[in-house]
Amino acid sequence: MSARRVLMAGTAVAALAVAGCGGGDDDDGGTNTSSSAPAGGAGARLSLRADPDGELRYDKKGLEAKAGSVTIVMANPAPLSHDVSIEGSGVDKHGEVVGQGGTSRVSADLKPGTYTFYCSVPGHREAGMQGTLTVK
Ligand SMILES: [Cu+2]
Repeated sequence: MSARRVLMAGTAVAALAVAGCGGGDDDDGGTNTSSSAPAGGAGARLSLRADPDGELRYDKKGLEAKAGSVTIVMANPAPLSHDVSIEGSGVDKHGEVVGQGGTSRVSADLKPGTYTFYCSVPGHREAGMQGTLTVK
């Protein structure tokens, strides 16, 4: 029957395709996975911590980075929810709001200039939970 012949032909093609992929697939897979975390080593990674006693401030008032991909990683040991956001020169990026024990991250591609990092939880920035990010 012709239907069976088509089915068998299809199976053979599928088997070939799988065998053919095997060799080059590993490289592609690795590239795809790492592309979600931009440029291994090229981007700046700045660490920040929310005040552990629940004061509305970070442990730093200033951060500095080279131009390019910049990531701020904020640990939150406080019994309040916080995030870290970046604002300035047309950039407006928010990290995730996290509770006690969480980590908020925000990434942006930054040109040289002065930016503000702050907590976007209502009232926190106004209370002093912010600082200056200088990009050179
Ligand atoms: Cu906050």
